[in-house]
Amino acid sequence: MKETPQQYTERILGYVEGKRPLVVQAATAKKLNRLIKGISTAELRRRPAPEKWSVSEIIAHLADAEIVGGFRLRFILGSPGAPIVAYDQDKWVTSGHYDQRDPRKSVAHFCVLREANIALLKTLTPEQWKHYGMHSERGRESIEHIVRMFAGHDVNHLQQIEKILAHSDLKFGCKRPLDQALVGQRLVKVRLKST
Ligand code: NI
Repeated sequence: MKETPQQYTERILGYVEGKRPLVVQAATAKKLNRLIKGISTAELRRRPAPEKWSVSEIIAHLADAEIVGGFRLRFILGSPGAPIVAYDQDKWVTSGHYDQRDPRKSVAHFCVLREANIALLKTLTPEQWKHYGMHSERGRESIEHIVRMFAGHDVNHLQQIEKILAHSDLKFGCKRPLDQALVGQRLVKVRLKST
């Protein structure tokens, strides 16, 4: 069952509870680069299931989401209280030809966009952090809230990428039995060492 916008917000915020969102955000590009290091573009473009995004598509989504987020921040700052329009992220995958994106270039694009957005955020006054827009599905969202949501969104997709890579490793049987007991980050590390 698909989660409601409220359930989604709760889950995403849960990933960054007690964390500083800008610190989380600043570390993401490096983590992406580390996760995909040594893995071929063809493998990164392989979908884990016909209806699931590939690692490359997830990274393209992160890069495009950073454009959306960057625009929203600027729009709210320029016109506090303005409407925030939702977009259909699945349609963007096909309309934006994510299957043809180069995953390493997508990380580079994400990195530059993220750097520009963080540089902007660092200049905001305390009052500007409280400015908000009206999201068409989720209602009132302040800059503070949006920045926290983006940090949680990063963690969500990093975990998704880790799972895909760990799973594809087991599926292709390239590992020694002992390694198969490992999960998550450690599994990915073992895998990277062996490639
Ligand atoms: Ni997403």
